[in-house]
Amino acid sequence: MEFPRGLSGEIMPNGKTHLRELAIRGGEPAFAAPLHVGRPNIGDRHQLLARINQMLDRRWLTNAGPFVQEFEEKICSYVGVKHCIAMCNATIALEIAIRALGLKDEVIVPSFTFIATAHALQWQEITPVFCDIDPNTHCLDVRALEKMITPRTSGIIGVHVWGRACNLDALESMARNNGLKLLFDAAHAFGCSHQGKMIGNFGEAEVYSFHATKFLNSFEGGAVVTNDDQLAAKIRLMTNFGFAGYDNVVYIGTNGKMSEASAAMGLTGLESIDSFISVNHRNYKQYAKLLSHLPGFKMVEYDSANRCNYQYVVFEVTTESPLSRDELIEVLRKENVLARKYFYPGCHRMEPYRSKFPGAGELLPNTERLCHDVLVLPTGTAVGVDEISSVAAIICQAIAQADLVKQSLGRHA
Ligand code: T4K
Repeated sequence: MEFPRGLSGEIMPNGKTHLRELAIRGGEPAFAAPLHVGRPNIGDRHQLLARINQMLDRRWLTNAGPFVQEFEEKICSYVGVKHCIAMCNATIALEIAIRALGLKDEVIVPSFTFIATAHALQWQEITPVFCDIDPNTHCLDVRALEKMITPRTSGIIGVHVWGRACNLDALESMARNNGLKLLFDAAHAFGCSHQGKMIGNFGEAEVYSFHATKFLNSFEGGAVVTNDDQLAAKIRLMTNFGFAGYDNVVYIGTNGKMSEASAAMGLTGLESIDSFISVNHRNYKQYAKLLSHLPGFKMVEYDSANRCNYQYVVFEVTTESPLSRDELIEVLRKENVLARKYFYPGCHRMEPYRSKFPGAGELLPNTERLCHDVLVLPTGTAVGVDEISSVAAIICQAIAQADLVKQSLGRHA
């Protein structure tokens, strides 16, 4: 079998390839330090430090300061959306958007998402009703969704998983026909588009995450974007305790404000966004070249007709693979490659939802399968081509030696 460049083996004098022993078989780990999924992209640090100095000089640290305002303006022009309200993280942004939209009783959401999507509802005593996903898009399955609408349903939260758009036309018409509010969790989808329109312009509002692990980060951060003037005004008030001016509170609100230091990081990252995307794309293509041929390795693809951030490198490891997703995760961990299994085990199998809806899994066959198949590999600007070659080589070698690997795993179990 052919091994990719950067294989952790060596060529012997007789011309044969001597394979390094996999760490699971007792060899040295391929990486001395952990290789993470989600190492932050850092833009021009001199620009960042200059901004931090400016912030300190003007002693304006938070409360809609000049960097936050500039960040919001730049997001609006990048996305082509009317309003951006920057916040301290996407979870609070979801909570505020949910409250501002008046969602109540039941809201339909995928279970195949980060737990924050469900918690943002439950935190406000709104029941997340978990809907299955389309196995091709990993986003809400609109046919399954239709059957879940009841008189108690007040809205839908779609999640653009991996930055790939939900079935937007179908969701928008379903929401309209049933009088439901439509909100999108676009935590993965900053910089992505759908049919020529940037994600951020759909539904009543959309929510981005700028957490450290997102390809554009503001340390911690998030934002609600919307084209609805009234909704934007309400969300802005709610983000700042409901204050409409000194000594004048007009709504129940919370503290969702983004700090100036976060906005400084976000602005600096925005200046490097094209290079972040091109590194992600390069990494994505390299993984595709080295691993897509493996049996049972189905790579999540991005439609080149759309703008994509290529933030996630995701494979579905199906039953045709000689090693399961979990076996590969174990092999990789032993090599210090901390691959992830987002969004295992699915929100419906985490508390409090597991206890509240013990039978939910029966209605979520695609979610259950994907939670067992999805393998997320390290990428981003902290991951170079040689590291990707080594990760791919480990996987190829493990697959080629699947029986031996299984034996070793049995011994470790
Ligand atoms: N909706 C969706 C669909 C989301 O995916 C998320 C967040 C949200 C809503 C909520 O957004 P925020 O409220 O967070 O803005 C991570 C992130 O913490 C989380 O933001 C993200 N989604 C989720 C998909 O992944 P964890 O618990 O899996 O990973 P974490 O934070 O431990 O970091 C992953 C790896 O990155 C670690 O192995 C170490 C590395 N890392 C992490 C940090 C923070 C670094 O190298 N440096 C760092 O500074 O959740």
